[in-house]
Amino acid sequence: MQSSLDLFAPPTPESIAIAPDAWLLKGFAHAQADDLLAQIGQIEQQTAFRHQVTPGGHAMSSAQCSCGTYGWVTDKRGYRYTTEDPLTDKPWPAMPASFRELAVRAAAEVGFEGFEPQSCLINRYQTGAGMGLHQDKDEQDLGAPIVSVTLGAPITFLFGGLLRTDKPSRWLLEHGDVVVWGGVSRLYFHGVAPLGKRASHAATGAVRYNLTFRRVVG
Ligand code: MD3
Ligand code: FE
Repeated sequence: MQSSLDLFAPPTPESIAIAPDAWLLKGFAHAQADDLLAQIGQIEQQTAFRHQVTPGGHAMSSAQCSCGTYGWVTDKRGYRYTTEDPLTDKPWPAMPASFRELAVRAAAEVGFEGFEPQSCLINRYQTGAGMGLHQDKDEQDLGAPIVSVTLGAPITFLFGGLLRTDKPSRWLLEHGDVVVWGGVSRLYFHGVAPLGKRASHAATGAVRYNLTFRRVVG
């Protein structure tokens, strides 16, 4: 029997609409967070976090690596997806089943049944690292949603609109939070404010990881 007095009932995930076709699933990955962090540790042994350089010649402040069939790469030649890690010249580490299953479940929770991620970009933010407003449009399949998972220290996510000049709304993303973007908001400008000096979490210290699951080709 389910009632508000059932102390053993799992918490109902709260789904907050943050824009057209964009949902914040508060704490959706909380129960799996330790497993996800352990998997990041395994992935790190097969590749390395690196500060990639934009075509404009600036090193990104977040450190990145990928797992899955495709990984996101930037260098002086531009932004693109590759099947090999340019640091190792080997395929990117496989996407752990627990990563894929979480992304599939989160997408289905808000109506994107059958989402099959091909890439997981892992961003690691340390104190002061952020990401300026940008659009994600290096994927061929813009019909598929993007699923993002926050682990560790909290950060302020900035969510604008279709124009760079649209004033962004601000959302606090905390350990275990999942966001799904599809449809209209898939091409919205977005970014994250620099990780605050006091931002930390027991599981990671002053570090925030973000997993971004994407479908790259149709
Ligand atoms: C909203 N990462 O890797 S969450 C990125 O927190 C990126 O690491 C941020 O923006 C982070 O490109 C933001 C993920 C996210 C990814 C794609 C989106 C949010 C999005 C595409 C459209 C709208
Ligand atoms: Fe992005």
